[in-house]
Amino acid sequence: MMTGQVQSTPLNLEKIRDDFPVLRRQVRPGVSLVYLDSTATSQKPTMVIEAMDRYYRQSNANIHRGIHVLAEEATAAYEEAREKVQKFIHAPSSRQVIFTRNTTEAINLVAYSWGFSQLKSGDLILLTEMEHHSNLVPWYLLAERIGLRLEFVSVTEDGLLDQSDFERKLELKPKLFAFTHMSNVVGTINPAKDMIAKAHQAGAVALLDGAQSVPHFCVNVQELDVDFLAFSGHKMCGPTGIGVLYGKKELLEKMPPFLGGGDMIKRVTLGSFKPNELPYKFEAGTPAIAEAIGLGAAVDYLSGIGMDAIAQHEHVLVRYALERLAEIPNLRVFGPSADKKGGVISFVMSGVHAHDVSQILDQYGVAIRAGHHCAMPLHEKFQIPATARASFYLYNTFEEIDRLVEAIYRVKDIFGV
Ligand code: C6P
Repeated sequence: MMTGQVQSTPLNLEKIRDDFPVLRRQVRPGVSLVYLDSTATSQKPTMVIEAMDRYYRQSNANIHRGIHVLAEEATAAYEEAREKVQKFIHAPSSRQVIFTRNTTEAINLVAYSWGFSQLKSGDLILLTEMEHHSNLVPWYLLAERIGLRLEFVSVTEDGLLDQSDFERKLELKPKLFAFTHMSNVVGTINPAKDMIAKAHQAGAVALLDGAQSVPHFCVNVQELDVDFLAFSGHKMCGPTGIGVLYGKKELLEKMPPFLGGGDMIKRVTLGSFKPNELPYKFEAGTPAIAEAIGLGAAVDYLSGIGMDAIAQHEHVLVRYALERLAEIPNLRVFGPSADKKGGVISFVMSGVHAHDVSQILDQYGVAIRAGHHCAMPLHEKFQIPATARASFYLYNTFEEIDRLVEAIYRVKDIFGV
């Protein structure tokens, strides 16, 4: 097996790594950090940190309210961030880009607003066995309240959505099909365009959980013809506390507000109110202004590097990692082959709990996640309580994968497996 040094990537990794201050740190004396947990949250480049710092130092003010220089600068920067996101996902208008706290809140917004207003008792929602809890629980809550039926597209042994099961379940005429673009456990990239087209033919509205896709490859909402897309800033080099809901205009316009107060009103009288226009109708109260600006800077950063180059880099990394992990005896990797997945690898080592794997890897500076990764039904499907998960982003190197593999061998030595 070749080692990391001779692999090729379209990215200038030295330069990129220099942009992320945290990657220079040692986690304990003499042990440098190998950050393989970007699926949980990504690291932040200087450009993002500085954009937020600049805002607080120079322009901090509330938006859409004051008529003074700072308020105007803050409003302009916040709205500019919205336009950057619009271009990034190829949305027809920035009015269709709603800032939320994260993916979870964006999905809840659709469940409460669209779900409550458009669905009725007995209606069917189609989900999949691969979903993160954030794309399950909002629908369970809604189902309990208004008496909906739920069905789940099954996952095959190699971690793909079973397409014939999907087609069978579409015959049941669901009103909504909500599914993940890329699994946060097995890394599977689902054929979203084709599945959305089929959902539409069956009469369903399609919601895509883009928490793991938007940060890693180009997502074009018009090409996908998706009705709703949800994603988080913190997984795409941006800060925590800011996420996005994109929606088709005709759907968003029909939806009632989700939360009340602040920016979401046009006029209030004693006893009644008139909601604001899109996108403000869904942005109640003072929003996460610095965080939106940080997200705008993250979009600039990722666009400057190029989403296709990032995707290609992650693809070669994951292929290399899968080859290297396959060398290790008694290690089971979940999910499909490299050509069908993004940079996420979950595995179990026989005789060693995933938490022990993670704890020992941490001794060698290798940060991974262990557990059910907020996808308990998928772990139940695979009949395992927990997996160890290594995930990659634009700043990871082949040498770091070698460090992961070496550290896994140390785990084997310690446990004698
Ligand atoms: N997954 C992980 O370690 P929030 O927390 O709202 O930013 O994102 C929720 C979410 C929704 N969908 C998918 C596919 C996700 O991966 C996540 C977040 C992290 O896997 C944290 S649990």
